[in-house]
Amino acid sequence: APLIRLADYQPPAWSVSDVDLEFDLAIERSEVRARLVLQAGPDPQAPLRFNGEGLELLEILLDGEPLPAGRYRHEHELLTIEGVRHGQVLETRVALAPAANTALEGLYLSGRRETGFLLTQCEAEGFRHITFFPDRPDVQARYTVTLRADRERFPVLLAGGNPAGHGELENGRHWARFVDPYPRPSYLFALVAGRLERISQDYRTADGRDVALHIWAEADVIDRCDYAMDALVRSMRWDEQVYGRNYDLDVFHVVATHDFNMGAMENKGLNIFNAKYLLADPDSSTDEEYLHVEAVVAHEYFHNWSGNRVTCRDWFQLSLKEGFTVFRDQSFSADMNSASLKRIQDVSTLRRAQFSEDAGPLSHPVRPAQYREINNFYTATVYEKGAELVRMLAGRVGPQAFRQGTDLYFERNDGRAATIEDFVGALGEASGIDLSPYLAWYGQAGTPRLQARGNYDPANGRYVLELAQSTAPTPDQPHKKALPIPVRLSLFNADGQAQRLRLADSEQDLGTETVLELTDQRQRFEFTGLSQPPIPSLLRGFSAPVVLDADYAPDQLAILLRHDPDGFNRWEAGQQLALMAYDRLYRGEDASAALQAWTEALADLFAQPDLDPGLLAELLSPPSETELAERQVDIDPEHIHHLRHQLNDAIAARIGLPPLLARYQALAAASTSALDASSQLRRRLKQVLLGLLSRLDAKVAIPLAQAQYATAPAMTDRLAALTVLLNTGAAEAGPALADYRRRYADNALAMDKWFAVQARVPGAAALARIEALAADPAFSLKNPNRVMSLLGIFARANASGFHRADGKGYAFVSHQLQVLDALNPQVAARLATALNGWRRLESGRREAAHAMLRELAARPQLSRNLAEIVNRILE
Ligand code: BAL
Ligand code: ZN
Repeated sequence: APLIRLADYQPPAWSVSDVDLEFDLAIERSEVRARLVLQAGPDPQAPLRFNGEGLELLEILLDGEPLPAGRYRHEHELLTIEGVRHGQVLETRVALAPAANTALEGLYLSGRRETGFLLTQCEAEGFRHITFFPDRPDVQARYTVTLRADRERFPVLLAGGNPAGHGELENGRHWARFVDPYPRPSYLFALVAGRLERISQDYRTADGRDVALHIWAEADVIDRCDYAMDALVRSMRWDEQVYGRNYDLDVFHVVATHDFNMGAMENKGLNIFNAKYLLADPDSSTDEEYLHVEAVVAHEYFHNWSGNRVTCRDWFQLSLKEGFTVFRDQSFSADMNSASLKRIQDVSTLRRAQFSEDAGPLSHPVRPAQYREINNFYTATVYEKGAELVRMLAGRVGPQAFRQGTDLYFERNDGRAATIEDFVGALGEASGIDLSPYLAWYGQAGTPRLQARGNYDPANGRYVLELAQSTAPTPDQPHKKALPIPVRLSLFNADGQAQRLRLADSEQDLGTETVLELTDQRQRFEFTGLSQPPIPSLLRGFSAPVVLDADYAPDQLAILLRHDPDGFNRWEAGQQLALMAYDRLYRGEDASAALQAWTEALADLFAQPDLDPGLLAELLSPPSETELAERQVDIDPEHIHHLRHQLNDAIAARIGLPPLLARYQALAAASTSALDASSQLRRRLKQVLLGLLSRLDAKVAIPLAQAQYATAPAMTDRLAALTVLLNTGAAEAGPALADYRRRYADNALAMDKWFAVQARVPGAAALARIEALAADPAFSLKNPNRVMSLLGIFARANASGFHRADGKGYAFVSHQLQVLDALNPQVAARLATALNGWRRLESGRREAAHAMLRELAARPQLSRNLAEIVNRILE
């Protein structure tokens, strides 16, 4: 596949102003008639070249006249016509085979032939699988869509836009029409047709529009959509209040499907969701899943402005809509729940998914410079790091100017396909601050390291903080520039009190917190008027997506862990202590100073009855294995797994069995299925305590877990208990798994968790279990959720199981990848990213992984998606 470069961007040679689509829908074979009003680009002599993949061309006409065979070419996934003129109407009729479409891109079938429904997925380049079109986001057109189908088989017909009529046809067929008044790119096209139920709610926007909200799902799950509706209404209100954005059509449809490559899709007026992020009920969903539903419903809704009304000029700008929209959904969730817990969770995700992505051969900038397959760039870097960049910009200009800036951005770019420069420029203009140095963050891959060294002079009460930055080379970028890094900080004294800040060259009292901006490779900042040596609390709230290297002593971090009022930095101090201990353990050195400072502080915090249970649960959780694995090269994942256990063991031992047990029992006695925030946080703490108890004394923990499984009022408790039974190797795990399976056999999302909880069980014995599960009749490579629950969890979240010393984990996944790739290239490519870190493995595993990758790369039939990932990983 050719390399597509940002530097080669050209506006479209031929574009389309109006699209009229007619669908005759059926499961096996559907037909699509498209009438496109052509618009000339800069050169009206240029040939027209429209995309089209897997289309059976039945008819082609220009201005109503059939085109003779010599006037057009249909080859290499392109339709080429010479000599067309501005304003002419190109008409094509094509046939599609939805039931045979296992790639889940374009028009496809969800569920079984007899009972399932038809739907589409077009982002990024699915529309070319539906009709011939200039399938790129800078072609924005007005859509009229007519659907026709058998009424009995397809009682519900939906497309994006406002309804514009419906009626009966002969032979039991019916039709429905939709018109979207807003010009939009092809990737936002969607239709849904089949047997679906709905829940509905009326909504009036702040600017007075009455909107009918409908959530659609198959009959067996429609009673699990209420929480999504609640989240939708809250999202709509929030976007009105916080960003001044109102919804702009008369109807808003949301549809759930079990067969979906992504999390969800923001199609204009017709969002389509992976059921995993839409359905929720206490019996089968965990608290975490409720939070995901809330966040993803908000995310897709927010796209209506950040993505749909203002879209991207090209796919290199993907983070323009995704980074900004993730930032928006993170802010929404922070407002709905605990802001500091949300920040802790988002930074954990960033470190686990994005820092690790950036540390391997798949590293790429938030705005990539090149790609072969755009579907491979829906990454943690574009999404999560992209959100961090928006957060830095928002912090730099302050809340008022940020709102003025986003207003300006939306107003100026409404109906346009914009670039990252348009976004940063609008914020800069509104704030009067030159933000152009921040553009370098979008083009430079890799995670900067921020080094901080402090020096206190008691003679004059001065404290000099030296900050320096460096970024290691990444593929295609051997030399890195200095980036602007905002460092939010406070200085504490030994009693844990924040000191008033004054910089040496200024008279200004900065209060107890300020932001330093590191713009050069190295800078020094001098604070005056400090009567004691300060302990710096750096990067508060995680003010920049960097790795901090500060020369703390363990007891300094312990003071921050005990006292920092910034919940995020308090947690961060604990994580830094854990990492300090881990590094020493890894090297076989004495780790007792760090372990003691850390666990003593945790034990004291544990004893504080008024500490937020959610924060306590996070404080008691050491960094993930993925984070730990990033700190060394030549790693043995099994060893890292054991070292992380040692960290947990140290916490458990220091707090001690009686207090852990007492706290657990108090929480267990008060268990309910209530969904309010405080009940959720207490459940989370209970789960962490059960885990610690299981490390301390399995004989005590197993009966507790068994009882918790048996009496669980909600899924969170049930799954946590099952996890402990499985991870302790308890004999009781088998009956519990069988019970769970009986109970949830008909609930696909609950069964996904049944696979996932087993796929997560660590150690060399994992592979045999995974192989047996892959042969289970309930497993299917055709369902992305099932694939990710079993193979995705195994390869991406069970390092000690997957990276077996004998390489058999790789051989197994390689085989699955090949079968999967023939069915669904997008999902295969995503699974293959699990090997991004292969070069950091110790030599035996590294060679086994290398051999597997080379063998895979040599396969002749690899999809463009999988080939790109494998080749980049090998580079
Ligand atoms: N646009 C693809 C799915 C999402 O990020 O909302
Ligand atoms: Zn998105």
